[in-house]
Amino acid sequence: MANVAVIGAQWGDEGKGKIVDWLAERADLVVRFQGGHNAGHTLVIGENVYKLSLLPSGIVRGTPSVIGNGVVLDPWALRAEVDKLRGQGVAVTPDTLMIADNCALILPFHRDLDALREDASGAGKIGTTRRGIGPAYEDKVGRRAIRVCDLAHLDDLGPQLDRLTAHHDALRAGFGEPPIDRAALLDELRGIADFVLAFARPVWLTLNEARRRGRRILFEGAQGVLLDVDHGTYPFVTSSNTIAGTAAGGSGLGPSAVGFVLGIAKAYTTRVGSGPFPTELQDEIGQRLGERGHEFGTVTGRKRRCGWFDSVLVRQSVAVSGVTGIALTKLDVLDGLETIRICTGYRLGGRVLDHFPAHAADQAAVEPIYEDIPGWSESTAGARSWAQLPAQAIKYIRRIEELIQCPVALVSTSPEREDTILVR
Ligand code: 2SA
Ligand code: MG
Repeated sequence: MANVAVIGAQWGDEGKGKIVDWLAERADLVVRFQGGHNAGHTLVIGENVYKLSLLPSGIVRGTPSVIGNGVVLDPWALRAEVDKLRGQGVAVTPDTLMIADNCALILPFHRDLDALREDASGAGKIGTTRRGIGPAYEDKVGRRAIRVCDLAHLDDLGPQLDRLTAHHDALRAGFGEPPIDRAALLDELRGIADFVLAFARPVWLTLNEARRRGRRILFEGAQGVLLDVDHGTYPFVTSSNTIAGTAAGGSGLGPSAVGFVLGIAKAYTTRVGSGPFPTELQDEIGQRLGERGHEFGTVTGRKRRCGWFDSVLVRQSVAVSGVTGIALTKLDVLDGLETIRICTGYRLGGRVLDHFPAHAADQAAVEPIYEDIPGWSESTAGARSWAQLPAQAIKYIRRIEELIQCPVALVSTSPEREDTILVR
C-alpha cells in the first residue's frame, strides 16, 4: 500500500483527526510535517474524546508518531499535551514519540508578539490562534531560530541568542514592551530541555530507514490548503505550507515517499478567523450548519463561520496539492435541508471566473454562482455503506466529484471511526 498524506482541502477543521485515526491503524508511523499546536484534531474512541494540537494522532493508539522538521514546536505546549494524554491513559515514550532535532522552537515571546500584533490590528487582524506560530516561522526563515538540538547546548547560545533577542527587542519596543529577559528565558529553557531531548533524534534517518524496510508512513497535515502561505487566501493564512508537497520536505523524505494524497473536505464549508469566504451564510441556514455541525474551534473554542460547499476552492486545492481522492465528511449535517447549493464559479465585475483569484480585494469581491440540488429528508448519520445513503445524497456526492475533478474515496457520517463509507 502506498504511503498516504492526509491534508485539509478547505480552511481546516474538515475532520482530519478522525480520518487519520482511521488510517493510522493501517500505518506503521504517523508524521506531522507542518504547523504546530495551532492544529486541533479530535479523535473519538468509544466513550473517550482526545483533542490533539501538536502530537500526531497515531499516538493515541500507540502507533509510533513523529514530529517532523517542518513543525514549529512549543516545548511547554508539548509537555502539557503529553501530560494530558498520559492522564487519559495514553503511553507517550521515546518509542512512540520522536521529535526532529532540527525543529524550530516556539518561545514565549513568539506567543506575546502574535497576540500584540493581533490586538493592534483591529478589524484587519488575521484571527490567528495566538500560539506564536507566525513569529516562530519568521525566525526560522530569518535564520535566527533556536531549534530542538540547541537545547543540548544552552550554555553556548551566545551570538545566536544575541541576534534573536536584538531582533525581538526592537519589535517589542514598538509595542512599548520591555526587552527579553535573557536569564529568565535560559532558565525556562533549562527547565524544559531534558523533557524535549528525551524524544529528539534525526527523524529523517528513522523515516528513510523505515521506508527502505517497506514500512507504511502516514503523513498528517494540519490546517488546510486554503490556509497555505502560498496558495491560500493570503494574507489570511497560516505561516506554513499546508499542501501535500510539504509532507516530504517537512519530514526529511523525498517527494516519491508520498504515494496517495487524501484530501479531506466537509460537505459544506467552514472557516475560523478573518478573510474572504465567498459562500458564507449569514442567515439561519448558516446558523443551523454551525449548530448541527458543532462548529467551534478545537483549540480556541472560537465559533466557525459556515457556508455552502465551494467546488471552485476545493478544485483548486485538489490541483495544487495533487489530491488523489477526497474524503467527504459531515454529510449528515446537511440532512433535512430542502435545497442544497453548490458554488460552481464566481462573478467578478461582469466576468465569470473558474478559479479563485490571487488578489485579496478580488477574493473579497467575488460573488458565487450557485447550482441548486434537491436535498434529502432521510438521516445519513452513522451510515456505513453506500446502500444506506439516500439517492439524493449520492447525487450530491457524484456532482461534487464532477465539479472538483477528483473522486470521493471515503464518506464520513459521524465522528466515530466506524461510521465511514469506502466508495467503490
Ligand atoms: P495561526 O495561528 O497563525 O496559524 O493562524 C493563522 C490562520 O490560520 C487559521 N488556523 C486554523 N483554522 C482552522 N483550524 C485550526 N486549528 C484549530 C482547530 C483552530 C482553533 O482545529 O479548531 O481551535 O481555533 C487553525 N489553525 C490556524 C487561523 O484561524 C487563522 O485564520
Ligand atoms: Mg481542526
